[in-house]
Amino acid sequence: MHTSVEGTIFAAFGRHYEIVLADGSRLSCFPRGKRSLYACGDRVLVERSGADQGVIVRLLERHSLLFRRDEWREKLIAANSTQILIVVATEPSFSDELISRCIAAAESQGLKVAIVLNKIDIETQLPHARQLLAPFRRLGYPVIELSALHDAAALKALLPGETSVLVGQSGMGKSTLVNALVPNARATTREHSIVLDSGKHATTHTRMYQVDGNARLIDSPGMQVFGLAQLSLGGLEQAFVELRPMLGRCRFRDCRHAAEPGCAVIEAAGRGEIDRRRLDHFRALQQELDADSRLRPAS
Ligand SMILES: Nc1nc2c(ncn2[C@@H]2O[C@H](COP(=O)(O)OP(=O)(O)OP(=O)(O)O)[C@@H](O)[C@H]2O)c(=O)[nH]1
Ligand SMILES: [Mg+2]
Ligand SMILES: [Zn+2]
Repeated sequence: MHTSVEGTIFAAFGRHYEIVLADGSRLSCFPRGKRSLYACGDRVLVERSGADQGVIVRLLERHSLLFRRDEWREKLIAANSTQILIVVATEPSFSDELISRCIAAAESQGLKVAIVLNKIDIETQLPHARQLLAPFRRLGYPVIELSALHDAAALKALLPGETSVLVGQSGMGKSTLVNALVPNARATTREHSIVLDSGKHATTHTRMYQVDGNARLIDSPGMQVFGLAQLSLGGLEQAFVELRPMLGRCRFRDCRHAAEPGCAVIEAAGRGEIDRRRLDHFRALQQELDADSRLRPAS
């Protein structure tokens, strides 16, 4: 009879995981069984199968799970994180809709949200980036401006006591931020020609770093898409914080806030209380969920 010990997943490579035990030892582990259901940050029970190898036998309690899902597949990003740090940059250009999607995923899991605007040393693009971020700032999401290559200190105040997961498009500087905040992290960054590397992600797997005694930072591979097929339509409404006060106030109980008379959301948008782009993001997601539910067999 093998004895199992508790461990934490510090890196996830598809079906292979790096796990740190309470005594600090690192094990290379595979899950028992075929499906790999684990994410970086998960706490698991492990059976040692060699000096530095083990088998994951069971998942322990999971407090949050950040993941994306579309009609074909699901991608786990991080488990047990408490905060999402959405990293964008002055250059290359970023999608504000992707930010709304990351926020919706985070809100649905009860995570804190902050946006990091990186590369403020590239000043020509700064006004445009700030303009795209203004609606999020108005909603109360903190926007931290910095240059990871020069000074990342502005982010330090947000880290203590949190397990923060860095997400965003490729090339925004997530791994550069990790290297600035974690001594000896040596995370791979894209330092070479953008032409040579176009389409490639510098980071290929998710990894967690211990920052100080009570802060952890998770670096994840860049993403272009963020499906939220896991949300119900009601869950989606809740994930857009500015819609919450209006919910239940529309004339029709099943109002979709599209063109219905007496819609509290449309009226608020008309008064300028809801940002147009955020409403566009909401509607794009709503249509995606509609399409998904038509594809899924009725349950
Ligand atoms: N000018 C400038 N360049 C930066 C800054 N931070 C990062 N970069 C550069 O941006 C490029 C991409 O940085 P990465 O840290 O690899 O980006 P990433 O978000 O981790 O990318 P993926 O791993 O592909 O998702 C690198 O060439 C960095 O040197 C900054 O503050 N200013
Ligand atoms: Mg990276
Ligand atoms: Zn409505």
